[in-house]
Amino acid sequence: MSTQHFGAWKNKLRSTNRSPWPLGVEMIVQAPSQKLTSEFAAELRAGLSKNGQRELPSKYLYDEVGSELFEAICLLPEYGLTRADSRLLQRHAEEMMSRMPTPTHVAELGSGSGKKTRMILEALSKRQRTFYYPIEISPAALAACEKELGQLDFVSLVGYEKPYLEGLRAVAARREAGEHVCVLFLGSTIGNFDRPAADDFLRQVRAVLEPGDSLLLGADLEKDVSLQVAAYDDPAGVTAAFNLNLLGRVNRELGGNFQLRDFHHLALWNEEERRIEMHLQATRRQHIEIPGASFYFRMEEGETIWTESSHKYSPDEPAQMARRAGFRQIAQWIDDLWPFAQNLWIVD
Ligand code: AVI
Repeated sequence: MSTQHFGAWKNKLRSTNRSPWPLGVEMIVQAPSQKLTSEFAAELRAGLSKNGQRELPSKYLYDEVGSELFEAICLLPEYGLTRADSRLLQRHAEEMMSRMPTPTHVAELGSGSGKKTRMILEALSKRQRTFYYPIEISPAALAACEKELGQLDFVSLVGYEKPYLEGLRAVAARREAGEHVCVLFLGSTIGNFDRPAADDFLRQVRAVLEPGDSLLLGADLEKDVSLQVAAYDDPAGVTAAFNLNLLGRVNRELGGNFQLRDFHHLALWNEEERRIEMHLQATRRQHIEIPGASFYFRMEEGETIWTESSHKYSPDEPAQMARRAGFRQIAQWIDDLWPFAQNLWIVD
């Protein structure tokens, strides 16, 4: 896959640099490619033609519109998760980073806008020059992150517009002897993986790391079911818009004819799997045509497309996940207002 380096941005920022260190902002981005569209088409065909429950992969929720809607979700009173995540970082970033060897650089999986990461980078950069590598498939989110964090003193930002593991391998490949990496996986994005897939993913992250490296994992904890459902079905309809935008994206990028008004957002608690599931439910029988994916099908009234799962954890689950993936959990912080845990894992 081709990449482009934006040296011009770097030079522009250098000329306004106020720190004694050479400041750098560098973005390694995917050239817009036919390949991404055909991957979307192939995954859409596979998911929508499944027998039984139709599905669309949740990663496609985050186009430019979806990323903005997600930022709005994070501000909703019903969605306490992001505020809990931030509160814990605000209170404990210094302590978390004091446990890292020097020098430690930071790679973040799914940086989003980068707001929460500021606290980690400020704590680390008090004692060392820090490289920060946000890894994101959404170019819009990566640009927002660069805007938020690209000018921090003592921090050089190198963004990777790549899938998580691909980006992390690229970061590992540029490390020098004696340098350590702290991987941030915040916001309970791990919850968007099924439990076996989460274990598998964390093992793959571990495989890229070396002794002395670490992983800070945010995990949303189980709480009262009504609170959990309200967090994914807010009365202002922002989460509904986020979910429906996925069909809008299919229309925009693959020429689909989904009528968004004929779908209804659902957020359901699955007790057995301990997860919230988001679905889009057809409110009438309809014929769907998606020429860009060469895919045509009929949906019955009441039928749903499953678009996302958000798994919730018991407080002692993260330590068990750490062991299964080849890490050791050395600390956990739980928010006192919204049950959510930051879990610090190291590689021995
Ligand atoms: C990104 N992820 C952790 C969010 C979550 O809570 O599962 C995505 C989200 N979906 C609906 N609301 C928020």
